[in-house]
Amino acid sequence: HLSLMASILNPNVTIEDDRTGLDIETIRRAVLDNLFYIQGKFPAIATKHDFYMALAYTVRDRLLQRWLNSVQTNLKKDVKSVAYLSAEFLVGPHLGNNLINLDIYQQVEQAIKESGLNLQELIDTEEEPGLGNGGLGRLAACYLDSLSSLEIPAIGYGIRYEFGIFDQHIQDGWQVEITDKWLQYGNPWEIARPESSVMVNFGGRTEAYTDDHGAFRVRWIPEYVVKGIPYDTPILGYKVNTANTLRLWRSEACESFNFERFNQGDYYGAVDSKVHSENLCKVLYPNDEPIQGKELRLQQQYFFVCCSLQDMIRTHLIENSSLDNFDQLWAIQLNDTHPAVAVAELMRLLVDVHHYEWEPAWQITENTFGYTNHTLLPEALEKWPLSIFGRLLPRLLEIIYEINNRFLERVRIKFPDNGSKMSSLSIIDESDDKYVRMANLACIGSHRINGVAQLHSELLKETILHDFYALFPEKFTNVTNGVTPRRWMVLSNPRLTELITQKIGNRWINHLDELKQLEQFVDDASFRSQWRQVKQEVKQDLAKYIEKKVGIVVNPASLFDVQVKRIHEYKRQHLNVLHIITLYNRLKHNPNLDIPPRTFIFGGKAAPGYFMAKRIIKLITSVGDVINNDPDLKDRLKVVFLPDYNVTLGQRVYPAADLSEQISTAGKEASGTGNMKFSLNGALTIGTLDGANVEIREEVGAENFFLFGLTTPQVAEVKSHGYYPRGHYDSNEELRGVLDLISCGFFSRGNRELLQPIVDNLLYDDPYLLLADYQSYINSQEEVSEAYKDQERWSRMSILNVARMGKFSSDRSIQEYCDNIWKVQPVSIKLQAYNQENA
Ligand code: TH1
Repeated sequence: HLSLMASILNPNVTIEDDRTGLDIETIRRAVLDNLFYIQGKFPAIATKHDFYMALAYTVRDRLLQRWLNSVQTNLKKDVKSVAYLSAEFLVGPHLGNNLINLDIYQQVEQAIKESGLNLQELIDTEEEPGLGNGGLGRLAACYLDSLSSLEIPAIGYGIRYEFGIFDQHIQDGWQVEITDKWLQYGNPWEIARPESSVMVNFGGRTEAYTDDHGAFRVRWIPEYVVKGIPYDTPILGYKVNTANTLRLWRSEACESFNFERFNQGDYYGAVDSKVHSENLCKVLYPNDEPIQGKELRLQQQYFFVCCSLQDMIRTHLIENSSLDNFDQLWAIQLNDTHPAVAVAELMRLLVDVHHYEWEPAWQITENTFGYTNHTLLPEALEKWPLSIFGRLLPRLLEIIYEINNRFLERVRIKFPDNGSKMSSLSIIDESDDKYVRMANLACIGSHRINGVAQLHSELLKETILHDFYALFPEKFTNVTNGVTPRRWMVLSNPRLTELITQKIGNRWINHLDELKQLEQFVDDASFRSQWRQVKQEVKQDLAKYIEKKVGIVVNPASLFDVQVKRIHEYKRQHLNVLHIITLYNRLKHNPNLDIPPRTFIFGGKAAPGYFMAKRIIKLITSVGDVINNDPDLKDRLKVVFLPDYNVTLGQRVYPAADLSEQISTAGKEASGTGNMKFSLNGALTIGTLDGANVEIREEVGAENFFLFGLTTPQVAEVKSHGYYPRGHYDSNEELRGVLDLISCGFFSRGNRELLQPIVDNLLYDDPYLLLADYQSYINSQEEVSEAYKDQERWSRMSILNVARMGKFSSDRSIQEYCDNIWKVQPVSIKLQAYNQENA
C-alpha cells in the first residue's frame, strides 16, 4: 500500500484501485484482501472454497461499476427494456464466464498462479445454480448472455429456488435423487434487495365497490399475503460495459411470527405462515416437458409473475408520470406458458390498481407481451383445474373470464355458428372437467407468438395452434434457437478457440458468421492435423474424467459417440442402445469385423416420477456392465453413463464428442440446443429431420450430416394407418436378436422382469416409432463408421461443421427477437466512476 500513500502525496502517480484494477499484481492483492476481510481467513488455513469465494468477490467487484451504470441507464425514460419472464434460468457457473466476458482470464490465471493456486481448480469449485431442467432454462441463460453482449437493456425475472434440479447419483445402475443444496456455502454472485420487496395475494374473495368518484371497481380480499424479495445477479456481456440483471424472487411471510398464537401456547402455529410462505420457492419442479397439475406450481408461477410486474411498474413510474406508455418502454417475453398468467395479472394491475378502462389496458397488455412456445407434446400443454385456479387466484379467474368473453365475441363475428372453433379457442376447456388453458391465454394476450425452429413454428400453425393461426396469422413468427459461443466454445474449449483464433482472429466470438473463414483451410493438411490434435487432447481429458468418476477406462482414440440430454422416450436414448446391442451381437458373431472402436457416452436426468425414463437409465447401465466387461470384445466397445449431467459436465463433454446423437422422433423435439453445441465444437451429427437439426443440416451441408429416419409427415402417415411395431420385429432378424437378448435377461443377470417393460412398450405400443426407424438408424451408423475410418475425410467434415455454424449463435436469435418482436435498440453504457458520481 506504499503506492497508495504515494498517490495521496503525489496526485500525478496513478495507481490501480484494489476493487477495480485489472493488472496481475492488483488482482493478486485483491484476492488476499477478500480472503481476509470477507472469508475471514489467513491463506495458511484457507480452503480451496475460501479462495474461490475470495476470487469470486474480486471478480464481482470488477463487475459492479458496469452493472450499476447499466441499471441506472436502463431506468431512463427513453430507454426500452426487455423483461424475459422464465420459471427457469440454468445459468451455469459464473466465475469462468465472467472472466471471459471481462476479458481478464489470463491476468487472473497468472495472479492465482502467483499465489500458488490453480485457476481451473477454483473454477471447478463453484457449485452451479441448477435453476432449470434442461433446454428451456439453458436457452434463457444463453439469451441473457446475448442480450448483454448486444448491449440491449434487459432484465431476467424468475424464481430463486432454494433447491434446484436434484443431483443424480447412480446406485446399482439406477438413478438416485439427492437434494441440490446450491446455497449452502453462500452465493457470492447475488445481492439481496429487501428494500424492493413486494406483496403477493393468494386465496380469499373479491368484492365490488364504488370509489370516491362513483366508479365501479373490484377489490381482492386475499386469504393470505406473501412477500417477494428480489435477489439480483449481474449478467455481463462480452467485452462491453453492459451488465444486465437477473432478478430472482424469494418468498417470505409478511409477518414471520404470530404472537397471538405463541401466547396461546401454539408454538408451531406461531411460525405456520412463515413455513407456508417459504415453501413456495423451496424447490424447482424437476419435470422437463412435464406432467401437470400441482397447486404449488401454480403458486410459484403467479408469485414470480406478480412480483415481476409490480417491479416493472414501480421502475416505470420513477421516470414516467403514467403507465400510458408502458408498452413503449417494456417488451415482456413469456418463456413458454409458465409465466402466462402475466397477461391476466397486468390487466389486474392496470384496471384494479391503476384504474384503467378495460380497452386501453388491453391495448397496453397485448402490445407488451410476446409468447414463445417450446413444445408440441400434448402432455406438456399447461392447463389448471378451474377449481384450483379459482380458489388460489379468484380475481385473476374473473379477469380471465372477461378476457375470454370479449375474445369469443370477436371469434363469433369472424366465424359465425362455429361451435368447435369457439371451444378450441376458448381459454376455458369445458370438455369434461373444466380447466384454464395457459397457451390460449398466452396467444390471446400477445402480439407475437413464436416457435423455436422453422419446422416447429410451421407445425404450431398446422397443429396445436391452428385455430389461433387462422384467427391472427400476423401474430405468428419463428425464431430459431441459438447458443452462446462464449460459454459453449471460448470457456469450454480453449484449445479449439486458440486454434481458430490463430487462423482467423477473434472477431468470430461475437460475430459467429466469421467462422466461415475456416473453410479456406479445409484442404490444408497441417491444419487438419492440428484440428485432430486438439480433439484428441480434449478427448484425453474426458477419458481421465470418466475413469475418475465411474472407473471405466476408455480409449481416447475410439469414436466418442455421445448422447447427453434429459432422458425422455421421445428423445429415444433406447434407440441408441438398440444400436449398441446390434454392434455387440455383430462383434460376438464376427470378431474380425472391421469397425472403428466406439465409446458410447450417455448423460441425463430422468424426472423422478417418470417410470420409463428411469428404466432406460437402468437399461444403459446394464448393457454397459455386460459389454464393458466382455473380454471377447477386446475393449472395442465401451458404454459409459456419466452421472449428474448438468451445465458444468456439458462443458466437458461437448468439446470431446466425435458424434452427436440427435435422434428424436421427427416432429417431437421443438428445437434442441445441445445439437448446436456439439456441432460448434466439431462433432458430426447423426440425426432425424427434427427441430433445429433440419436447419443445422441445411447450413453444414447434407454431405456433412448423417441423416436417417422417418420425416414428420411420414410419422403421421404411419400412425394414421395403425402402426404395428411387431411387424418390424417379425421381419427384421437382427432387430429381433437385439430385443430377444434384452428379454431373456442377458443384461440383467437373468432377471427377465427388469427390462421387459421397455421391450413390451416397443413391441406393443412404440409411440415414438423406434422400431420403424431402427434399420435406417443402423444403416446410417454404418456410414458413420466408414467415415470415421478415413480420418482425413472426417476432419474435413468436422471443420466444415464448425465453419458453417454461424447461424446458431444466440446473438443471431436475440437480434431477431429485437427486430421482429421487441423493437428494442442497443444502448451503450458509459462508465462513470462511483466516486465521481457521488461527488
Ligand atoms: C425444450 C424443448 O424440448 C427443446 O426442444 C427446446 O430446444 C428447448 O425447450 C428450448 O427451446 C423444452 N423444455 C421444456 C420444459 C418444460 C416445459 C416445456 C418444455 S419444452 C418444463
